Amino acid sequence: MGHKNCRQLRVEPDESQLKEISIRTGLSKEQLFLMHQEFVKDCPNGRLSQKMFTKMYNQFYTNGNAKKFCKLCFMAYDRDKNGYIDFYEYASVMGILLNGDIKDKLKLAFNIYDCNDDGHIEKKEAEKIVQSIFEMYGESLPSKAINNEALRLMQKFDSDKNGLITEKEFIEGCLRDDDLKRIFVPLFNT
Ligand SMILES: [Ca+2]
Ligand SMILES: [Ca+2]
Ligand SMILES: [Ca+2]
Repeated sequence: MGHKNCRQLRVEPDESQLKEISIRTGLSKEQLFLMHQEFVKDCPNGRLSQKMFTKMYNQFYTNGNAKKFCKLCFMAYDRDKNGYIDFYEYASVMGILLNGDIKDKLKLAFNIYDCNDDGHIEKKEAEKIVQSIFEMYGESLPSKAINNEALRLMQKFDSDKNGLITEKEFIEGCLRDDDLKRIFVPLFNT
């Protein structure tokens, strides 16, 4: 793998930064310290690239291909859109996965699926989601089936029938339908 910018530089967490991250994520400083050690083991320069992220994630989905799904996650986790996940961005996600309630997790899922960050999921995004999730589980669907599945999901979530799923509709849809929750929250099998 070409670690272009990977200098062997151990970025130690700054004490005040740790404190701030701890407050924002609900993770203890001890947890964060250990997490940071793991993080710099994989990313000595403190930056997690999309390639590395995909590699780490793919190992859980040996029967499928999580590449597309990882791309969606990566885009959402890289909050400042600089092309890397830094430790702060990483810890923010881990805080939600470890300490967040179901609504926090669904909000995170919504952020992942709202690819263009405009506050709603439209049909095209629903198709992307369906395709990436099926691929992750090792099934490839013909585009017509993807289309139908996306349409079905849109109908299930879109309470006011305006063709767009808002965060509120997404969360309410997942909470009232266990099947949806299972499909849409493959990240958080808790
Ligand atoms: Ca970033
Ligand atoms: Ca959108
Ligand atoms: Ca709607």
